[in-house]
Amino acid sequence: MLYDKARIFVQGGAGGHGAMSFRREAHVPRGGPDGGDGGRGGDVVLACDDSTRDLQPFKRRAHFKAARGRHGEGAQRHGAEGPDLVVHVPPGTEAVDWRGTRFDLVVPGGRVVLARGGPGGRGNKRFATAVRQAPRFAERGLPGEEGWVDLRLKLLADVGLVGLPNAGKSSLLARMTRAAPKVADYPFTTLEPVLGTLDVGDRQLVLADIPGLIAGASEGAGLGHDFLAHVERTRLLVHVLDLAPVDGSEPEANFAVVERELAEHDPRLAALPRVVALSKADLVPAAAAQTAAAAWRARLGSEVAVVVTSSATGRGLDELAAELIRRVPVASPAPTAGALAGEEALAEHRVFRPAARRGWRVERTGDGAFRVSGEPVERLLARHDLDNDDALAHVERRLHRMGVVRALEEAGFEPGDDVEIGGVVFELDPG
Ligand SMILES: Nc1nc2c(ncn2[C@@H]2O[C@H](COP(=O)(O)OP(=O)(O)OP(=O)(O)O)[C@@H](O)[C@H]2O)c(=O)[nH]1
Ligand SMILES: [Mg+2]
Repeated sequence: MLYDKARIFVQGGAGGHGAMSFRREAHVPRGGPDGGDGGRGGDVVLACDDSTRDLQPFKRRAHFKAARGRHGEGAQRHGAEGPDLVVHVPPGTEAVDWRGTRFDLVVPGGRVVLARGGPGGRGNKRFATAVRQAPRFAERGLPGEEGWVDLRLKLLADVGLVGLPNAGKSSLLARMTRAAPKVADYPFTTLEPVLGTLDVGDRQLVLADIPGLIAGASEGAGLGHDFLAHVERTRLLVHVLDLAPVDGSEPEANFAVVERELAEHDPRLAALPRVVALSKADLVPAAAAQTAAAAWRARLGSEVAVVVTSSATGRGLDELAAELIRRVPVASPAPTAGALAGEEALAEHRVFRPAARRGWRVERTGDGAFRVSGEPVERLLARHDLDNDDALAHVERRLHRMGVVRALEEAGFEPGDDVEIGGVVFELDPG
């Protein structure tokens, strides 16, 4: 069973709190503030790792929380940062986070930060000024980012085998590689993609056999839809076409059905180079196979190689292998995605940083009641314990400096009115 989808919850570690502390020494009667800062919380990082095969591990574990930062301590000791939590995913994994940002992890070693840890709070030493030499408060650390992330594995193969059910795709894979896919004389034998490696001389190609496609596959009919994603990253498609369909259908019509589904799924699939394998040649007279091949070559033009194959006798398999080697450009296996995904392949270098959102707004919520919303003010409140008079005074000073108090007054605020910020209601004394 190939696990190609998973949903995980990630949470960056919370920042450690800043310390409130004063120097104490026998010969110094009144020491100054010496509370250290809290450490940053750890990030949750997604890492592209060659040694993982699919997304199965996430069936058992779906929650990933990075460690929090340590709290600051007295004597100016800063808390340690929380270590990052690294989540390993196989090459070919696509991640879409709760903000809709998409990351493509293709190259082993690539990393993206999914959830950043929260910043640590500053210790009271940082709040000492000439006029306030003994601040009796420190900042709290903030929580890390968190949310759900959808993971989707799109296999990294050089060549995709596509065709109607029963066309002989798995038989080809079994003959050409060491893979042992199930082969049987009924449609939809293959229920999930199977990879095999083709060795020719010193070159290797990874072939992906995907379940048969039928009309409507791109819309969800049959099994093909789910698995079409797995050929998105290939660089060449082998269209396996049965020369002698047992159901009496016409190869021309069958060919058109599969090509249409590929194009409907993604126009980029239609644009991939093709090799046509006219399969099961042993079931038709030799002359008929030659005639059919000539007709297909005339129809498809010189761009498309047409090879007559038989997995029963081995006919044409060397020729097919040679065509694949010839048509798939030599490159390290990883950049396969680049060919199709283009700029998306770069996405894994992108680290999402929420834009420093400025701005807040003031609204009147009732008689003598106001609400201030917006990231900077909410963060300010989250950082402080308003039961601490010094901290409250500090918050009020900051609100003054940010212009929030003036905006409140313009909205009709009077001393003693209630102000709600980030779910906390307090009596603001703008004094
Ligand atoms: N005589 C003959 N039979 C073949 C050949 N290739 C495949 N078959 C038979 O055709 C049937 C279907 O083959 P598969 O390889 O399972 O076909 P598939 O395209 O993988 O089918 P799905 O997985 O259902 O999409 C099986 O009974 C095979 O034994 C061939 O070259 N010659
Ligand atoms: Mg099959």
